[in-house]
Parts: sequence; C-alpha cells; structure tokens
Amino acid sequence: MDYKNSVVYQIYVKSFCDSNGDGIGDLNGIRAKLPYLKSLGVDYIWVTPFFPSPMFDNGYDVADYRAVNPMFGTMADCEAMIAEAGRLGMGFMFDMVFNHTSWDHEWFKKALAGDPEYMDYYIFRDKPLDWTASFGTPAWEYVPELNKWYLHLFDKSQPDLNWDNPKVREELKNVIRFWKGKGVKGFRFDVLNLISKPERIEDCGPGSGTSYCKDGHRIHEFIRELVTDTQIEDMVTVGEMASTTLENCIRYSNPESHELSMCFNFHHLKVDYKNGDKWALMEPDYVRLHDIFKEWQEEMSRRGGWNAVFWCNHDQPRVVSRFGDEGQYWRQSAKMLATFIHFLRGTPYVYQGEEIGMTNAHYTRIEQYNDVECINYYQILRERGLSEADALGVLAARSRDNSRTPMQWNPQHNAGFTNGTPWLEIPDNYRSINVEAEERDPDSILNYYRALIQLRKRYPIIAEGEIRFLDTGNARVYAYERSLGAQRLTVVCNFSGQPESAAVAVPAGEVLLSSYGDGAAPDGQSLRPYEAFAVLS
Ligand code: TEU
Ligand code: CA
Repeated sequence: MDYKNSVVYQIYVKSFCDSNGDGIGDLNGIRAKLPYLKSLGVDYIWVTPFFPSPMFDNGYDVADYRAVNPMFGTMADCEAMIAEAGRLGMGFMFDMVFNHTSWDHEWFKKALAGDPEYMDYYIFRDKPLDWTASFGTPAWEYVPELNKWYLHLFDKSQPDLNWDNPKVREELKNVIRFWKGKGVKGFRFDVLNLISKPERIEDCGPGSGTSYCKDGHRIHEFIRELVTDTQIEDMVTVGEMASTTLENCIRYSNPESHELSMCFNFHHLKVDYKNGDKWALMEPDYVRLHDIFKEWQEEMSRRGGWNAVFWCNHDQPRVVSRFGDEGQYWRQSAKMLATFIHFLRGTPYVYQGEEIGMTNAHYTRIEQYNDVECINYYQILRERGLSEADALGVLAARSRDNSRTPMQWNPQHNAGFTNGTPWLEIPDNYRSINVEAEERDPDSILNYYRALIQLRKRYPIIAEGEIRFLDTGNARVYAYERSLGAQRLTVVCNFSGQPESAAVAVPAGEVLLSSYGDGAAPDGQSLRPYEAFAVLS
C-alpha cells in the first residue's frame, strides 16, 4: 500500500478492547475488532508498545523488544493478530521506542552491575547536569553503587540509550529485523529525533533536555543507517519528532534522503500553551494555528517532504474537547475538524475514539488519573501555589489520560470495553457516544469518517495534489485549495462556534461532503458555526 493515499488508525492497546475480563485491553481484543477497522477503510494500524514493561510509562519503557507483555497476550496472539490483519488487507505498524529502554531491560541491569560494555549502552557521567526531563523532574539520576549519574529525558525508569555506540545501533536493527520477519508492515519511531545526543554533554542552562538533544548532529546519519541496513525504506515509517524544525522534517521525509516516509511534528498542538508551557492554560491562538498549517503544508509540498497529519494521539487531549464543541455543535465541530485534516497533503492518522467524537475524561479527583506526567505536574502546580481545584482544572484540560479512557463500543456496562473493572474510568457520556449508536446513524461522526476515507481512495487529488492556503479575511475561517492538473478541490472550515463571514470564492462544483450534510454555504461567504465543506471542480 502506498502510504500517500493510505490512512493510519492508532490503537492505544491498553484501552482498545479487553478480551479476557481483566480490565486491560489486549491483542486478542484488537484481533476481534479488525473487521470494524476494515469497515472504516483504514490501511495501517499503529499499535502502541505491548512489549514486556514495568508500565511506569504505560509501555514506553520497554524491558524486552522482542516479546509480548503477558498483560496483553502471547506471541501466538500477536502472530494471529498480524496474520488476520493481512487477510483483511491491512498492515500493522509497530511502535519502536529506541531512544531509551526500561530500567528493567537486561542491558541496563548489566550496566547497573558495573559491566563496562553495557554501561556504554547508556549515558553515564560522573556528575549531574542541569537538564530537566519531560515529566518535570531532573534528567540525571544518581546510582550510588557506581557513584555515577545516568541520563533519562523522560521518567527515571527510562534510561536513554547511547546511539553513538555501534553495538546499540546493531541491537536495535536486529529488533526491526525480528518484527519484519513476523510480518509487520510499518514502524513508528518514538521521539526519534532525540537519539543523537550533543557532542559535548554539558550544562544546557534553563530548558529541557529534549530541547538540548533534538535534531542532533548525527540524527540523519543514524536514521538513514537504521532504515537502509534493515531494508525498511519501502515500508511505511513515521518518526515522532519532538520540538523539531521544518528544515529537518523536509529532510527526514524527502525520499531523496532515504530516511522516513513521513514524520509527526507538534507545533500545531502547542497553540494553547500559555508562554509555551503545556501546564498553563490559554485559549487556542487560531491565527498561529492557521499559520503553522499553512507554512508546513506549503513548504513540505514545495520541497518534497511528507507530513503525517493528525489532531489526536495517546499523548494529546481529545480534539473535539480542545478545538471543537462538546455541546450543541458536537457533531458539526468533530466533522469540521476531520474535514480540515483529511483533505490536507499528507497521511491522515485517526486516533481510537476520534472517529466517534469521544471527549476528554472530565475527571475531578487526582485519584482518577494514571499518567506519570500529569501526576508529577499536579504536584508541581500545587507547589507553584495553584489551588487543588485550579490544578485539577489544568489536568482536566491537559492530561494524557484524556485520550487513554477506554474505547466506547456500546451503551452497555463499561461501554463494551471490558467485562471486568476498567483500568481507567470511562466518562459517563459513553451511553450516547459509542460505536454501536453511531453505526446506526447515517449522519454520525463515524459514518462521516468513513466517507472521508473513501474519498481519499476515490480522488487522487487528495493524496497527490499541490496545496495552497487561501486568504479568507477571517482568522477563524481556514480555507485551502488542492490542485492536480486542471482539477481543483476547495476546502473551507469555520473553526468558530459562531456564524462567520469569509471572503473566499468557492468555485461551482461537486460538494463532496459537508459538516451539516446539506451542501456548501451557497456563496461560501456566510458560514454556520463549525461549518465545513469540500468542493471538487
Ligand atoms: O512522547 C514524546 C513526548 O514528548 C510526549 O511526552 C509528549 O510530547 C508530551 O507528553 C506532551 O506533553 C513519546 C510517547 O508518545 C509518549 O507516550 C512517551 O511517554 C514518551 O515518548 C517517552 O517514551
Ligand atoms: Ca485483557
């Protein structure tokens, strides 16, 4: 399958479908739902890590890259899941966490025992540095037995690997070869642009270790070596790039670089971070949001790059709660947001539950949360002087648990996710927001996603066309034009919950779909709240 006209569906394994009643999603649960994913029309399925792990970071702390965490099933379950997807014409994309391992990994255990060969698999120093980790703690952890400090850009249970060590690179290539041999059709690489550490490991002043390590001096060399030595260049590969630049993403994803098929960047998902701080709330800056999409879309198109395009994943709040509406315009806003993404130039990613308009969790007590990041930041916010209510208000908007609540399959007990006790509480709105209810409703968000995905298969202009953003004269109305030969596709999206006027000329043509289901605004000038439409001419 060519990744340019494919759609990827992301599954957070722990929250997708529980087949054995322990309250935790598993591989057999995924296999049981493959016909549903086939009915959606998706081509690849990105599953988050399900490898052996102490689960401090819900599996992004890997203790064995070539086995299955018994919590999620067996290797036989995994092989059956891969085979069944293949029979249905879909391919799995596995999630490779190669920047760091768990501290339970045998390599790190040998390092802690003082084995110099394995100490060089990681980054040890004789003194700590002033780097901060992504989850709000210092990024260097002391090991008394060794009288040394090791680097962890994330949790202290996630020691960073030393990619300058060729033995480490060879070990990780063997992991790729192992899963390729099992029939995996693609790979997502976790925080890939952090693997090349600075030549001089020294104090970096105020700022996170991530910002000090991003897009390092050997990053393109390492990625190209990984991809070419394992011969995965013709697979679908995507790199998660923390705090990266457009320049690097063009290079990461241009076929002439022989690196990746595409990459995720997150600049558009920081427009509601006050002063760039995720844990300080502000209304989204819609001018900045528009300009980020315009720049990245037009420049990547002009210079041969390829975007992964998305709103949601397991680290982000639910998009309908963040940029849409949970009330009167819940349906139209979810459809508008989907329309905007799915007609862009790039490969669209649908995160589990996004296709039915699942919302944030709306938790009110700290005990309801599970994620290490938000639990750390709850303490930090309280220490900054926020009241319990204000700190919980920040978590309700920003916690990664918002996207990790179990998939809402039906209005029955536990939303059809489990016959046991779900590992994370399910919001009460599962009784109305669920797959079963939306299957029956031709006007549902779910059926709108189906239509969007089918259009990508039907009209090459969506995958291949050039893109140009149009000036609408209104900061809340985004419009762009795709072009392929003489064909044009004009997309108009009102990001506001109010009626808006926009100076955008919409050519006469075929309305492919619209968020109100009744065609395009007659003159494309006056738009209803969250109105969106696409016109082919
Ligand atoms: O995420 C990288 C990352 O930076 C995230 O922590 C995210 O940007 C941040 O939480 C937003 O505030 C990857 C995985 O997607 C994430 O689940 C892991 O926790 C992290 O790497 C470490 O492996
Ligand atoms: Ca289970």
